[in-house]
Amino acid sequence: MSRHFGAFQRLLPPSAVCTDVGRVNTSRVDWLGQFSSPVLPDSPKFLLQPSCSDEVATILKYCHEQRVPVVPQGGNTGMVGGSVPHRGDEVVLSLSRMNKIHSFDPTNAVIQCQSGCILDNLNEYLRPYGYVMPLDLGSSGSCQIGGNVATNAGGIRFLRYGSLRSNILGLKVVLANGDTIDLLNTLRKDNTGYDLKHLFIGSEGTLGVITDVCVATPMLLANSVTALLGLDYYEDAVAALSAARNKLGESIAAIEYWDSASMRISSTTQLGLGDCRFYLLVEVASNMNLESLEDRMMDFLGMYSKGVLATDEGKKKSLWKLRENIPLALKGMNGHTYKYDVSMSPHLFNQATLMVQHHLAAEYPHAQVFQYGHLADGNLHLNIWSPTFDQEIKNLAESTLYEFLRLHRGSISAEHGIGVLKAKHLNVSKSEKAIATMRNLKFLFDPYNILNPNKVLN
Ligand code: FAD
Ligand code: 2HG
Ligand code: ZN
Repeated sequence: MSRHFGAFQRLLPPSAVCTDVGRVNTSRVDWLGQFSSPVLPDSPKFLLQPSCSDEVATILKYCHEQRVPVVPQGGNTGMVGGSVPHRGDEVVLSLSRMNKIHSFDPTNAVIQCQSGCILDNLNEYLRPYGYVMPLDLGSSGSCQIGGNVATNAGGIRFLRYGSLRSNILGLKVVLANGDTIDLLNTLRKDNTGYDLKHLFIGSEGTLGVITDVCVATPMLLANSVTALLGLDYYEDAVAALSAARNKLGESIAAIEYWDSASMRISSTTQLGLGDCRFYLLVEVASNMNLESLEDRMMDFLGMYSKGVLATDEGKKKSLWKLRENIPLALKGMNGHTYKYDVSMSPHLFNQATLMVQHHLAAEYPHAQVFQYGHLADGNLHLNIWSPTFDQEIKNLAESTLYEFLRLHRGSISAEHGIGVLKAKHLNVSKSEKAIATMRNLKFLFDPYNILNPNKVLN
């Protein structure tokens, strides 16, 4: 046991200190299995699992005084290695027991809960009231709202409801020194000086531990229709974005895309679309009657020669599965996946992908490139797979893609965050002065660098 174990046992109720070997070990490896904690003589053989913000405050006060590094962990579904120890000596602070839903106010449509609530559970709770969470991700069965806020997660509802940031009304946060800032606000409008909550949204556990949240929730819509288009040219997918806006207007709920390589690993079912180079999934949702919504979608689909329409739940789900299965299928392939989550004009996705593919092809013929993502949000998920990890592939892919982003003023992280994976590349998307300001803020909030060290800023 590390030398701090006894102190945590003294300071916290027994249920807040977990020594279960299985849980401790899994808490120190990420979902992708690409980031894990080195095992050092003083690596903690326990994890902390407080049940309320007061216990989080007790933990951080002690850690601040004793300079104990801490990794806040939600559902551990993050894609950039931010949720697990990097150095080996960090204590994992799991929020998983902080899963109480405090209230839902239907007048204001605001849910208030602890940060460890799982996203799917919040949706289930809201359904009888006729509301939903403003975000949805493939990891919704495990990710927590606190982790979502800490990463400012995107996902498939971004197009309809905007960023999570724009839907967060209030937070409660424990700072590195154990002080609690209560910013739990359910007001829709509040212009009282600096809006501090925004500093913690997207801060990936480096500025404070989020313990409670207030989220504005949109209404659950009565009807939805999903369509899948098969396209032969990338340009057709981009052109379909404005066509969809013209034909489908405010009823658009999601627009996702993927290429034939992604389709091959994701699906074994025959869709009757034949072989296509690109696929576009379009969903509309509204309270208008189903027939009118279907007519609207048919009008849009009529512009294309290859398309399928789904109105019943089973078929809609099976179309969505084709998209949501891609990261899982990549994880299931024996080998290594290099993940890039970038932001740029949708016009450029294919050009960027072809460029990376071209650079890799000559020297690394076994490397496979996949493109998919949230097309209408300008968010490309470019994934490369190779039979084993190869640092040279990573270097070549990064230099090619990040130079392209620098040239086009794109972002190296559209929605997954920086974590450890991208910390050294932050300067591709942020100026020196911006990074220096971020460092100053980090020092102000966490002078001893105990909160998620080596993440975001290295
Ligand atoms: P974790 O992975 O546990 O942590 C993520 C980061 O937040 C870490 O830096 C951690 O230290 C910090 N953190 C966690 N909780 C707190 C807290 N309470 N206070 C302070 N810091 C905290 N992401 C998207 O944006 N869009 C997608 O469409 C998407 N799809 C995914 C699909 C799959 C199959 C998977 C596995 C992941 C996907 N993700 C996606 C990535 C991931 O699910 C999100 O980043 C999610 O928001 C992470 O939540 P989590 O609770 O798992 O956080
Ligand atoms: C998605 O949109 C997730 O499916 C995961 O953000 C992206 O696998 C990825 O790279
Ligand atoms: Zn995504």
